[in-house]
Amino acid sequence: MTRRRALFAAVVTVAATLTVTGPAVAEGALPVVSPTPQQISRTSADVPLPSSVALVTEPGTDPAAKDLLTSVLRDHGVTTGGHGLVIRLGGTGRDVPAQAEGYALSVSRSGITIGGRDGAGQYYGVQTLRQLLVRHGHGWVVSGATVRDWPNMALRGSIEGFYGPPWTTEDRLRQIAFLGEVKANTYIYSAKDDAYLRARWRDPYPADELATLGQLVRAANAHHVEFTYALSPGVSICFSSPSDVAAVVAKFQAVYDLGVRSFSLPFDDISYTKWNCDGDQAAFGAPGQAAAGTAQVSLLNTITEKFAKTHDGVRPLQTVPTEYSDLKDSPYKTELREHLDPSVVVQWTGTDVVPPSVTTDEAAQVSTVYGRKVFLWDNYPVNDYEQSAGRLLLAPYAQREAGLSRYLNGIVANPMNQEAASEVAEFGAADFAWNDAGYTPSRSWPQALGRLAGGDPRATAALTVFADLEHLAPTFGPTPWQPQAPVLAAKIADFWAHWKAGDHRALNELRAYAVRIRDAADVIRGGRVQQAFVTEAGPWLDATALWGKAMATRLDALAAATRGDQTRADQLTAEADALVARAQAVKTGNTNRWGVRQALVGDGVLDTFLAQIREQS
Ligand code: LOG
Repeated sequence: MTRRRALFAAVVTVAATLTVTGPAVAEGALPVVSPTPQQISRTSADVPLPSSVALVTEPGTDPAAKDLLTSVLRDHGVTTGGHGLVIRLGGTGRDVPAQAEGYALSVSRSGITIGGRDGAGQYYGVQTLRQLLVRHGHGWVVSGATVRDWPNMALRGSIEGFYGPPWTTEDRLRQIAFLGEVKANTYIYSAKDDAYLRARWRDPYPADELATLGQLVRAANAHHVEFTYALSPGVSICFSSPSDVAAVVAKFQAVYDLGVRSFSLPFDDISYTKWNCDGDQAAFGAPGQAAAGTAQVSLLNTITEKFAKTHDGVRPLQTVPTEYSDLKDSPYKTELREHLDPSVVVQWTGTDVVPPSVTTDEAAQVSTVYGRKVFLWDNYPVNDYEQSAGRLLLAPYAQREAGLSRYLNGIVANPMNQEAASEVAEFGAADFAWNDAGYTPSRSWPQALGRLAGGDPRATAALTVFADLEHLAPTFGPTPWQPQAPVLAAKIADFWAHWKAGDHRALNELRAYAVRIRDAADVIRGGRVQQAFVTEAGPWLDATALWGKAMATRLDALAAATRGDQTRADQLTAEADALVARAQAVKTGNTNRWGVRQALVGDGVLDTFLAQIREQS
């Protein structure tokens, strides 16, 4: 089966399941749990959630998991310390999977048991329990499920690795909580325009900056997220200088003291065919790719020996090589393959920097050239490059092949400057990294949108209409890897087919969709949608309302012309022209590297259609 056929088959399977069980949680059906668990089945009737439960813990119970469980229960009106239903939360027990971060969860009338392989496993067990709570009348029931679950990839999460305005502390705290929620364990702090990380990497942190970092590290620990500190000295480092090596160690030590236990030294986007000091020429020879590899390896190996291996609890050092986006062997990669300490984790972006797809073949090849499993730095949904100017990227995480967990030790998504909007794609990336074999965009994407909409069904529907208009996923080349507005484009194609065959009822159907576009912004703003998303998406929502109104008005003009009322048609055409002009004039804020641009909405589909209709009316 080709990959496209396989994807189609998967979509059909999901659709068939929905037809059988209905979209709501019917008898027997379990709610959708994300990331998709490895094993989940119904083993009991649903259990009513009483207003008080007996929470049984043990010395090995993870504090973060216990806090989460207590707050989930509190959010559902349940107190602990009672005598009702027994909920056990603790270390390994019966049926707990052997894999790191794994957990077993069982729900029955005799109680709920969550056992984790480790602290993270317990925490993830609680995250699953949260999704098994279903409204029932005025109260809640716990779905009668048994779950055994573990991640396929060890590293899952995001890398704040874009150019342009870095996230605020508030954004980062929201992101960290989000990552914990989707069972992702990694946040890499690597904002390109954070001076202390790159341009002025040697400078020590002032006290207030350190205090803020400390706050993030504590938040990360509370959500089982590894705060990974990435320092990029490549822009100016003198590799052979003991004082520069000491400056790297000093910077790492300062954040180690705050509780950071994971570190990276990225070398992306630097010139590697010239030295920054004469000493490097003497130490490593004439500048060139192989010499650059030798110099980087010397720093990475030194920091591994002198820092990572001498400090308690520090994880293997990570790096981003200067050649990060291709598959070809080279003198540079040979240096890394042959001399880099085997513990060092190497990142790779997939082909073309922003990969239109990532296949197991490519990952197998690249793990051969680097001599180890690689860690995917996935440049989606990042929107810091020219082809993404004026865009929010809200399409699902897609085109990553099942089976990648055999070659990758993890995936981090590089997000947009807009944190909350990035959670749509990141949700899918976390889902895929947890269970690549069980992942389908058609199942994951609606969950991501529903979560952003706070579970509000009307707002979820409006968000789905909006996200379709922000669906184009660009690459560095001219051809997008995900199409713009596929749902609207299909409706338009269907409309023309009927219209040209003389079936004019099609106009009303399409007009109804134009009204949904027109009203999406109001529904999103008035619903339970995450406030940060509403703020970030503001200009795009404003533009969407105007485009929707323009579309409805153009269709009204076509209807008037068709019934022979040309005066009315001309009037409506002029009104629609004015609306189109207003829609095109809506600008983004100055929130990205590309500055203020037109806030693009359904471009290439919606605007093209409105121009075609104008010619007919
Ligand atoms: C940068 C990254 C940037 C992205 C997209 C890597 C490893 N580095 O071409 O910071 O956000 O492209 O513009 C990059 O991807 N280099």
